[in-house]
Amino acid sequence: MLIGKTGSGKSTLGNAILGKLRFNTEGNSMESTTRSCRTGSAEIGDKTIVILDTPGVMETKEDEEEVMKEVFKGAISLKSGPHVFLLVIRADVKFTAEEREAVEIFSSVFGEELYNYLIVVFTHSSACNTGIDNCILKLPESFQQCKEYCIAIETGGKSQQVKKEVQQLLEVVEKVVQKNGGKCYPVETIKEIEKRYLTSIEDNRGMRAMIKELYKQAADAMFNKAADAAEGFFGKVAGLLAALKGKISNKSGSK
Ligand SMILES: Nc1nc2c(ncn2[C@@H]2O[C@H](COP(=O)(O)OP(=O)(O)OP(=O)(O)O)[C@@H](O)[C@H]2O)c(=O)[nH]1
Ligand SMILES: [Mg+2]
Repeated sequence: MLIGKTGSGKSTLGNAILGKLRFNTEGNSMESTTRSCRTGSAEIGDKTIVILDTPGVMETKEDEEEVMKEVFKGAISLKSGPHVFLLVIRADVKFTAEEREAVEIFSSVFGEELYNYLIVVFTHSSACNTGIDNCILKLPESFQQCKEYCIAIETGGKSQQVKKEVQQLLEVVEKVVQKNGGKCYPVETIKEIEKRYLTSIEDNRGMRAMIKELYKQAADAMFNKAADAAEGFFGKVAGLLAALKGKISNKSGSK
């Protein structure tokens, strides 16, 4: 199962693994991003490899919620859950707070159990001038426990090289599958996580609405206070002006 930030190269990697153009990518489709989950499969050696491509995490909270709902839907559609999560990260861009947030979404949602099934794939490796070890060091600390299961790949390279790198990736996949005794990340756990996530979205929506209402009430109160103060101020000014006018007319009357 491919996960990661939008534009990180998930669909391209999926195609490279399957050895065919199964998933739309920024390069081969009018649509620049994957919006819904899609599976593709291929016979590789003596195994059937099934890939689940998912939409990428984006910048806004609303987008993130939609993406995560789709990710759960896709993961649950896999009969017994995914054997591995391939977390796709660009090796050639600076690991900013935004990149960090995009990977931490998955650890916060799928919990500690995720690390047992996690492989980190750094794409665009030929354009990375700092080296893969440095990329690994930039990952949040909790991800360091998967450092033996990190791999770099350049899908834009010569086809022989891409094949070789895909083979290396499949060896890492095999290692993780062996480590877990062939067990998948349980689909039942994903269903529970989805339920909790949907409840938390509702709670957050309620909270956001409450905060909005509080802001509105505070702004109204401030406005009313300012209006009262202005009224008092202008009332005083009007009183002074009237008194002044009275004095002036008295003076001119007494002349
Ligand atoms: N040179 C190079 N280009 C890559 C590599 N991986 C992906 N790309 C390019 O990066 C762009 C985005 O790749 P996609 O596979 O569509 O990215 P994605 O993660 O599926 O994006 P979303 O569907 O939006 O989540 C495409 O133009 C790919 O050709 C890589 O390893 N090297
Ligand atoms: Mg995609």
